[in-house]
Amino acid sequence: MKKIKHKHLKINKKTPAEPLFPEPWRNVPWGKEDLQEVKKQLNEMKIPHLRVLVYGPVGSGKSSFINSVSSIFRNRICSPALANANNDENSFTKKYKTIRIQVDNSENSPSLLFNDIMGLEDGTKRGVSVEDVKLVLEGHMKDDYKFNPVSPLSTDDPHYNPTPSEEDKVHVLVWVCSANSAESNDSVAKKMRDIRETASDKGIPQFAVLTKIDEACAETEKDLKNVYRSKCVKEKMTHFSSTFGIPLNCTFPVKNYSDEIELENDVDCLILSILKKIIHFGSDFISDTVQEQKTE
Ligand SMILES: Nc1nc2c(ncn2[C@@H]2O[C@H](COP(=O)(O)OP(=O)(O)OP(=O)(O)O)[C@@H](O)[C@H]2O)c(=O)[nH]1
Ligand SMILES: [Mg+2]
Repeated sequence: MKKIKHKHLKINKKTPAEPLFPEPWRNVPWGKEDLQEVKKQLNEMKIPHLRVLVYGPVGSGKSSFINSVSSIFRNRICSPALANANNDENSFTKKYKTIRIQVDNSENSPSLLFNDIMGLEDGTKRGVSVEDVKLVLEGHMKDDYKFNPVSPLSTDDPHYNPTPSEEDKVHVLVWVCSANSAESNDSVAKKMRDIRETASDKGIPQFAVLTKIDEACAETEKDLKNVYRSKCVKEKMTHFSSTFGIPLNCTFPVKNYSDEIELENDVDCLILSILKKIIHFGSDFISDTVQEQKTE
């Protein structure tokens, strides 16, 4: 009898990998009103202002992050830090600006101050210079200074503050990076590490905010509550954490307000969960600095 040779059919059994973990690996109190808690934290601070500097590559969402926080406090969409509508190669933010977010309308209300700066760019003499970011950290730059990538702020410039107070100095440094961008650029990462080193020497607490998670992950775009179940977002966070050296527990994913015209509870909750950490660490830093000055 003739043997029938069965052709071995190769069946592709590979099913698409499950994009979500069964359970979230970090808890976000969705639906819980955290704004009051954040306001309480700010009211308990030892100085009237907490100054937060956001820095990062061009177009990563720095101005949008500040606008998102501001919108949550004002309970309506607002954009005190102008964000870019296009995907430009060069930084849209050209001037140094402090955005004040007050806890309430009373005269002595404490406030969150966000410093918006030009983006970091690849190569020398492009984008904000490392020297300028260091001057901002130390409180030497005055509002409305127009960044010049070719030469940093000089001591004889009218925008140079020779005697910064404790409130002029930065209390928390936030690295803002897009989850949707191509591989991180070596020259930008080098500049970032240089700035980070100066901040670390001063003991300034540091965070990383990973923006545009809606663009980077379809499951998160569908439902923001999937953010800590998304394998893709976790992979990106782990990658960014190891590339830039900011621990995973100080790395937070966000979706900024970009094309929305109304506030959304999930967007608020995610941003507030980060803000609580920023204020916690910032307040600790301020208390420690006040303590050190007392013992000096
Ligand atoms: N979908 C989405 N878009 C975002 C998000 N964050 C920012 N964007 C958009 O990204 C673009 C750049 O945002 P900006 O806030 O201007 O970025 P930037 O870092 O301040 O940019 P430069 O000032 O040019 O360095 C804008 O069109 C924003 O609407 C986000 O989380 N999701
Ligand atoms: Mg900007």
